[in-house]
Amino acid sequence: MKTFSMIILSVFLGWSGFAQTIKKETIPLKHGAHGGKRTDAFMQRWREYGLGQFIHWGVYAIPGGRWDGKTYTGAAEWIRSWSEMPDADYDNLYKQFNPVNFNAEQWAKQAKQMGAKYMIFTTKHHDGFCMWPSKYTEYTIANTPYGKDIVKELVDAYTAEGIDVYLYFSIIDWNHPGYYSGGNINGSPEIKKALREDPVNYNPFKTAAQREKYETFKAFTRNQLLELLDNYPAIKGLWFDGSWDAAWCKNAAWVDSLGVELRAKHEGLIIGSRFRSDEYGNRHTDANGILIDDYDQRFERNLPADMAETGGNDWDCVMTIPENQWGYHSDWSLSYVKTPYDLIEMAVKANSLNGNFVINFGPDGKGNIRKEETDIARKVGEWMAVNGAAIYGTQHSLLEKQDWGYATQNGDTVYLSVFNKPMNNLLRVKIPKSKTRDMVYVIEKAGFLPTKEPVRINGDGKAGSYYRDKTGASYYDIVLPKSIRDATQPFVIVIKLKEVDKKDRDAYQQALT
Ligand code: H79
Repeated sequence: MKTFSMIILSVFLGWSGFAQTIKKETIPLKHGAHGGKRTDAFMQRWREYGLGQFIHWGVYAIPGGRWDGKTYTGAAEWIRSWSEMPDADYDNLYKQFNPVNFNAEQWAKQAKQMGAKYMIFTTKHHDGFCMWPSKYTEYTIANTPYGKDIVKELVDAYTAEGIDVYLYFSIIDWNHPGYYSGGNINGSPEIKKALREDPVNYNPFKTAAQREKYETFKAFTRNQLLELLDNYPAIKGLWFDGSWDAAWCKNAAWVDSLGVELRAKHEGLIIGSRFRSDEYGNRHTDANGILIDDYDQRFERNLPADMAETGGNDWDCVMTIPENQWGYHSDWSLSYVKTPYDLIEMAVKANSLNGNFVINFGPDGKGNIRKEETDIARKVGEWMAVNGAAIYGTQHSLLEKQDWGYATQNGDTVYLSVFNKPMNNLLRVKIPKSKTRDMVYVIEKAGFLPTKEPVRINGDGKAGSYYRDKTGASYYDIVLPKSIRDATQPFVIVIKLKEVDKKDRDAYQQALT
């Protein structure tokens, strides 16, 4: 008979403070989440990054989404899976991989100028090609005309610029003879159900030989991960991908023990929720709804709408510049290409919801970062150089999302990042009621971030500029400074909040106006 322990969840409904108690069963798990939110300095540093860079680079950069005169409209790094491209052609591309223009220091400098605090690099994508000279396969950079260790060059160059490095590693490996796909657990309700109902007897393999060979793949994967940690001790974490396969999820116990081994080997190692599932095949969050590993990796090309959707967890969002191209694609006219301000808005939104935002780059087969990406990086960097305080080290603000943009917060300083400038140049800011009785928040100082020039708050100076609604929230109209009335790019107003006794509020407002 199954025994269930009970946990009590309190759900607060709305502003009234009315609490309802729900009883929820806790499912006993051996390989679910272990421990709560990390509080160590490594993870704290991760939380403060705000902005990162992803780089997808591998032999898929050579065809660049085109083969035999035809254009592949899917993601360029998936071209091997396209029926128009024979596997044998793809699997020989590495013999021509010679990125003579590759310059790791230049890439790192560009990332630094963009304002990236961390970088994620594809050591091995689904094709199985290794950008480092792995001793466990011949299919590596060592056997290309280029020959040098690209992972080492990048780890060294980025680390020298003060940018933390994370290694992307695909569990899917189309090159290893022991790799087996039991089907995508996300795309198949039948697999999900089978694994959930009988995880012990569920068998994703069709033959005993496949099952045996998968053991060689597991050993290979473990060896490669230990090798990466040995070779590149400066890295801060691993970014896994392609772990949605039934065969991998069926091995949840083994994957869990591998994670423990990796963490024991590398102090502070950060691993997201795409490494392993629980023993019932639940991914990202376990059967009890608790985040697996250090941060939620489910937000790919997609941002959570609000704090509720984040579940209060740490998370990152990795984003392509065109619609869905990670590796180099020679034709960017196939889809909408995001502007620097699209990306900046996403970055601010991500940070306002306690996430990190990561912009992807796909260098070409010669090692060039395309002009469009270089231009975008420069513009994002120019904005970050002036307004970065709204992103780095900030958190979800006590000010809710408002029509003009997003609020982020660092202590009592709130950054109002304005993406929709009001036509009347009055920025109406809603400040919630204090949770402490008889206390209210007032704006102690307000300024325009780039120049630090103070900005005025509209009002009659007597009652202050504020008015209150029935929730007790106050509204202030900030007069936008003349210098930004014609702004053609997003800007940041910074305010300092102070919690004061209700009866002192008018005095504060008078002092301000
Ligand atoms: O590395 C990037 C992608 O290649 C990888 N994750 C990011 C970080 C990724 N792998 N799979 N997916 C994303 C989702 C699967 C999409 C697919 Fe398709 C739909 C695979 C085949 C059909 C998109 C469209 C990719 C190829 C065609």
